[in-house]
Amino acid sequence: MNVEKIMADLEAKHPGESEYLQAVREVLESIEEVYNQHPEFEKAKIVERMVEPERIFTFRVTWIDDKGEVQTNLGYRVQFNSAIGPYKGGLRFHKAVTPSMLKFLGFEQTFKNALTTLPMGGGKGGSDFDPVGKSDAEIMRFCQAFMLELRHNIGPDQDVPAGDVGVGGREIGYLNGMYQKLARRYHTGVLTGKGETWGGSILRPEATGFGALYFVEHVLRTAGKDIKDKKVALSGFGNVAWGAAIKATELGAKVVAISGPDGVCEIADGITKEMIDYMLVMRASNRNKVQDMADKFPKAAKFTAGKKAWSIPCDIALPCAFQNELSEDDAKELKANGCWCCCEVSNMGCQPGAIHYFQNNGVLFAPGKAVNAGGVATSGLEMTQNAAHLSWSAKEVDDKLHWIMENIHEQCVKFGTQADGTIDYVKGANIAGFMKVAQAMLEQGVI
Ligand code: 2IT
Repeated sequence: MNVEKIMADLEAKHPGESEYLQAVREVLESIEEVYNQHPEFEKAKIVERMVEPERIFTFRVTWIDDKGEVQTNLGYRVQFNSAIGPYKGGLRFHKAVTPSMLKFLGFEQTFKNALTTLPMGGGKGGSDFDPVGKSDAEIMRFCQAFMLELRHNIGPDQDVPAGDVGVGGREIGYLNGMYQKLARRYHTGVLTGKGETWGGSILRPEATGFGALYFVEHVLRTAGKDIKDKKVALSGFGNVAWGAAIKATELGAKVVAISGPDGVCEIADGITKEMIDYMLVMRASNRNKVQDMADKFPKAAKFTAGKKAWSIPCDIALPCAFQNELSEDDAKELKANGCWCCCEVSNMGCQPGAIHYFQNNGVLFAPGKAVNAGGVATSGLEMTQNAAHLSWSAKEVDDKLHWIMENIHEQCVKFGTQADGTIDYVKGANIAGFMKVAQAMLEQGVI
């Protein structure tokens, strides 16, 4: 494999799609050495096929806002790779959504899903619809209009969407309601992240954050460290940051920062249960302002406008918001302030320069596709429960999530252990995910 040649060809076909090209380059650079030991992959042109989505749908979504004005957005579903199972992955509603963003997310999802040990292919979708400032009724009308189109291309054995940035339990509810009304028969497993009374799995809302902290525990344990009493800085205050804040606190760490597009809240004594509960209120308000936390808890939280979570001294940094949210300069600031571990909980949360800086300066680093895989893994467990028409207890789901995160960590150790005994989690996760998908593609012929 010639990485530069593949990248040049891909760029010619997808000019300017920076996030997509960034995600592909990271994987190709990690797998190059292993790939070249497998002439059968080269012969079947596995990489050339794997970097292209199998299919992309683009559709118009027209809806009426509260003023009675007609609004038009773009909707997408990228069905990236189905070698190991039906397409599976979230929907992102955010004003910056583009085909490039969804292709990067679908590509990452393919490897992440392979790591979970469950039979799920990779997909991603969403819209440039901006939920900020929208009323509940507007969110509902948009979700219904979105599903009017999307329903043609999804199904329990075909493609199973879930939430992502801007899509949580409320949106999945409206999407599922419309789907079932149109289908005229109940397909329980067509979306995941459902409510507990209509087919949702217990712990799915918490699973991304919980799984991430289970993974962090393994990373620390392997390095001879412990999470107790450590200071954790989180970015964002959405679903992922919420689950991470609960579990980090439960494990004895102190969450000293959360952030938003408007700035950062420093919480010197550590986040409390009341504050964690208030994160849900902030998310539901669609205001997208972390300052609301400091307004509500002025003694405990100090808001600084325009600053990121990475400006707050911490031991462990957990990006939980958006791709490329942590730059090389942020990485340097974190390290200078004493940070010694960064695990991505958002997808591709760190810029390449930040990852290289961490890796070259003794900061433990693990990538999103391993760290945050507990979310989609629990979606897979929800699909299993739906297919079997039953629901498991919180303990059953949590035990399985623990096992899955441990297994992902073991795969990273197996494929990422370096000559000096340290673990390159980026390499480990990419090679482990790639080998599984590549093998599945090889065995199923040229299609
Ligand atoms: O990035 C992700 O893994 C998700 N947004 C969750 C996808 C899912 O299908 O649960």
